[in-house]
Amino acid sequence: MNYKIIFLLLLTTWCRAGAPDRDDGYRLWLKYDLIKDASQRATYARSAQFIALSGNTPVLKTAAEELQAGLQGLLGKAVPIVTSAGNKTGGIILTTRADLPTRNDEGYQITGKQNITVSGRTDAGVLYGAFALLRQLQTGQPISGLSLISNPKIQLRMLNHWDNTDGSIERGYAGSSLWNWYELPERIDPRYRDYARANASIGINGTVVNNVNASSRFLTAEYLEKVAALANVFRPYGIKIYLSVYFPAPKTIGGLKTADPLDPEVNKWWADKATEIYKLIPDFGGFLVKANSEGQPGPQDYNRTHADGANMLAKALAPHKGIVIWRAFVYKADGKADRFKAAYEEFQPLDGQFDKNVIVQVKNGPIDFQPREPFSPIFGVMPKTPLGMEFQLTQEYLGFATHLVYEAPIFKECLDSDTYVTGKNSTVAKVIDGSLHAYPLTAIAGVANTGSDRNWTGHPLAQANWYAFGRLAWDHSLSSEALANEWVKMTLTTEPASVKTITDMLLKSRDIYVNYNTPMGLSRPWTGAHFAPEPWQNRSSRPDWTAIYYHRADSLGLGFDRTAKGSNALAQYRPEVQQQWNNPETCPLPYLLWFHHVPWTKKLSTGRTLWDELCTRFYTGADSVGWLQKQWAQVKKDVNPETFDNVAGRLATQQKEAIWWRDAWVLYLQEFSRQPIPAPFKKPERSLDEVKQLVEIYKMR
Ligand code: GCV
Repeated sequence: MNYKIIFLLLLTTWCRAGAPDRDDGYRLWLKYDLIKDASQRATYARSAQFIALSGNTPVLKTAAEELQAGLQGLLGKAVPIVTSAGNKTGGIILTTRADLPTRNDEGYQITGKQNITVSGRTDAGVLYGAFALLRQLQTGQPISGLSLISNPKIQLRMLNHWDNTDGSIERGYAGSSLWNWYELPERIDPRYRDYARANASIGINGTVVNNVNASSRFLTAEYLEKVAALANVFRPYGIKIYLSVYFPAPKTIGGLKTADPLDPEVNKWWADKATEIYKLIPDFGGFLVKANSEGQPGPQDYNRTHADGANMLAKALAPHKGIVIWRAFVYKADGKADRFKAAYEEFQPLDGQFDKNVIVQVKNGPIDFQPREPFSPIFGVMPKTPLGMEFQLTQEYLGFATHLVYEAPIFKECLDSDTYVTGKNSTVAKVIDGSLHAYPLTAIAGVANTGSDRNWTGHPLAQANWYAFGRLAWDHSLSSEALANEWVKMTLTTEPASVKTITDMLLKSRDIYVNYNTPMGLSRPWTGAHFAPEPWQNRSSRPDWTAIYYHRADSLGLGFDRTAKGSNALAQYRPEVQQQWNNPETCPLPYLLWFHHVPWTKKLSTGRTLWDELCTRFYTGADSVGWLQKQWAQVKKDVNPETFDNVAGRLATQQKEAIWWRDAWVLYLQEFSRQPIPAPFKKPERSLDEVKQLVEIYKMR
């Protein structure tokens, strides 16, 4: 071999040793790669010489095995599981203790002296503690001398999958469904277990496996067996399974003539169905229901109320300790009404009428998962009904899987909003965690962004949204920044400069997106793909499925007047909240067009007119995607090549599409404003007709 070849071989080996490992993103934040710093490894290893586990229940075994696998990877050495620590020190003891000073059953305590003790009142508490301990190592924190207690603030922390029997996912952008219904119950895809591991590691304890636009097929004996097989995989990870149900199932699969919730035969059908389910799945969680919403049937078809429908199902589940999660996402096809007000109008009068095992699940905003929405007014007006939160992780309105949008700031913005329901500091978070109204049940759900893509979420950085949701569901006081930082370290790199750069990208990404997509309180829940810009769309089967219904652009100005002069939706909020938003002079700019129809030439607090401010935001938003690209280029050396290229490609697409969004809005709105594009911004290179053509071509895909 000549010297040149030997040199090249050496160089390749050296480069590979220094470069991050190849990684396809499958391992999520549970990578457990060897900690690079040998002395750090040795310090950890001294406190992790064995894992002592006295119990033998499935969840405890999971805790020990997860800890063992994690330590093996991080420390590069086998850590034995023993049944008792005896006199030994330097190990980790996993134990349940009924008298633990945690606030609730799923909380954990980690203390460290000669041994590190991870304890919970229940097995699940120990499992969450084991993952928390691993997180300490993954993020470079100390593990000895620890003294920490952590409790979930919300009881039911769930994912909602909008997955169908044919493997498709409504609003899913990461491949097809994770659940192979045709293969179940016989074949158990190993991925089901990895799904459960990921969820348990962030504290998620429930999952609804099928779409809220539900098929009655899920309640047939054939499908219940499949669902039971999934439940068996999830159980050792402390995760309960729930089903979305089709309200008229007693008719469609039960052979009854009605689905009237007050009909005794219908009641019996559901009670029998519940018994059948619990025989197969003894720890079944309950039902999620979308009724009288977007064409889905419900109790109102029989002149009954949402409470009648929910309570009927609640009675069927109560003997088995199951719960009903009834969605408040409702609005009628009334062009004259304001969709913003619909859920409040239907649900507020029912406060206090729901059975004890019912939770009403409310989307964070009054419309539909828009890039920026004010909090739903319902959170401030139903003290006698447990209200659960519904966030969306899948990026229906957030650029699917090609745009980078870190969602923790969206979640936090809503959770930290003050409803003033019992005076100042009555945040949405305190409503849903039950601390304000002593709700007996508390819940939070995220519409999942997972799919069959190898990296689970399509966009590699969208994993951060799943992660942050779970962690916030556990503790809503955590900051977006802390969670981003944690996720980056566990998933992408621990190199400080790159951690900082990526964290910064994540934190700014939502505002960048809002700027080029829907600045200052514009919204765009019109019908169709929910992706292509189409502010001109004015025809649809219902008026509230057009674009013009929402932005209300005309020759005078832009925005939806929701003050007393307009739809008066603001009246649904407490006076203190109304005060913040009622006056266009003082309404914060991010919410301005949600509540006001503002003249094009109106001077805003920024010193610019509405038109100039809009243009500034559209243009700087689109330009900022270039900034994201530059930031990403800087972390190349510290991120594995596959993930790096994947994100770089998506950012390039995002850049192209951001300009597309900017051009569509600016050119369309200019027809009303009749104002020039302000300097230093340049007129779009294409015409409005050309953008419209582009959108038509997109829609043909
Ligand atoms: C599951 C929006 C989405 C629908 C979704 C609905 C809902 O309208 O576009 O796909 O249906 O919300 O949350 O029920």
